[in-house]
Amino acid sequence: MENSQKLILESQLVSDELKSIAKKVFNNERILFSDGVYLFEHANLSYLGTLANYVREKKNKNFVYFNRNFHVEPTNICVYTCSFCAYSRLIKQRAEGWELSIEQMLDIIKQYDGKEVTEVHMTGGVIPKQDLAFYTELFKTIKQHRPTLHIKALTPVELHYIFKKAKVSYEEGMKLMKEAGLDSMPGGGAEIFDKELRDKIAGGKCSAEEWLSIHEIWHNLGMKSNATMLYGHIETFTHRVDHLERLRHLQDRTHGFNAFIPLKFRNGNNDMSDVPEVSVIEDLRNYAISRIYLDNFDHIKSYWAMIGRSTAQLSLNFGVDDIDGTIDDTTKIYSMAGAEEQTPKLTTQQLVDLITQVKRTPVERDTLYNIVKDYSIN
Ligand code: V47
Ligand code: SF4
Repeated sequence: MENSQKLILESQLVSDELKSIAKKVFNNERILFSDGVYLFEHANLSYLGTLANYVREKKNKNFVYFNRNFHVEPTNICVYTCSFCAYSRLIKQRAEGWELSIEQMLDIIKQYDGKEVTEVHMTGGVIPKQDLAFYTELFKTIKQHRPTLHIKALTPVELHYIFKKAKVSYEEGMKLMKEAGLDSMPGGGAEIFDKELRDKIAGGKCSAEEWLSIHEIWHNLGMKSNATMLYGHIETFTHRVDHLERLRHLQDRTHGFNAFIPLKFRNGNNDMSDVPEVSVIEDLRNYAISRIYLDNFDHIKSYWAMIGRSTAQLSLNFGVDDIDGTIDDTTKIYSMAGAEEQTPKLTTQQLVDLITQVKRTPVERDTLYNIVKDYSIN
């Protein structure tokens, strides 16, 4: 047994309940729903760091993954009015927003010709005009131009709306997206699964069951996706564990999720600006408990553009093994909600430096976690 494990299991300052949860984790056993709530309510940061680090190093050794990516946000006009969203504009306010055509998006993609990016991340608002025909045409156009660029695009929020409007089933719709060139799905739109809370902060958009069902169908087509959780607003710890539990349950069935990405609620310029943001300590506790609870997820990602590079560095000792990518200042979702990173853009060298500063080993990956470059090998 490692010294850090002994310190927990033999300490007089650690309660029997926490010792019993720690034993499960060190014995590679799954923790229960009630254990998850207990950890949120009672565990301190150093205890959580030890457990989360144990799981993280067992799964990912000392590696920290990143990729070379950029975003394309097709529109910020949206039929929905999520109260945490600082980014969207209603159709009647379309003059304040943007709405890109296929040609305009191809022009953005062409700006990366000859550059070593591996992924385009595409997601945004929901509008009737950007429908099934629009997206299948868009994906085909991108693939014709650059077949090897991985398209990670559209969340169940957009897909549910698109398929309903086109009167196709989720199965038919997802097959059409796959045929058109969609490679994987990002984790957005999950927000918080509890119905009452979801109705309150993200009313009208796809339900938790619909979100999970679209991912399940996608996984059953042999495809991968990510999952997120919006935390640190009006939810309780039980709501967080409920969210994690539903993801863990689906992952048991499909093993289709690559990474889980906790998204900290930022309160700038939205209808929830009166809700205070949680502390960095709470961010780290949340990463750690996510790592411990989601024993069937390979990767936990902290999204540096949203929490800032210093917290992203800290998170690497609390269960996180991935910090997303170069981004190249191509997303506005977080800067508009008041995140520290107002022009999110890092070179691969800067990402490598952030990781080596905290004595971890940088690994450039592609979207599916194939290794592009392992920086421990010169
Ligand atoms: O679903 C919107 C969130 C998400 C706010 O899969 C906010 O690799 C906090 O899902 N405060 C979209 N969060 C972004 C997303 C994502 C990001 C990075 C990587 C991946 C991936 C996925 O952004 C939305 C919503 O939950 N969001 N507004 C806000 N004020
Ligand atoms: Fe629209 Fe997404 Fe913003 Fe909700 S979070 S208002 S669905 S863009």
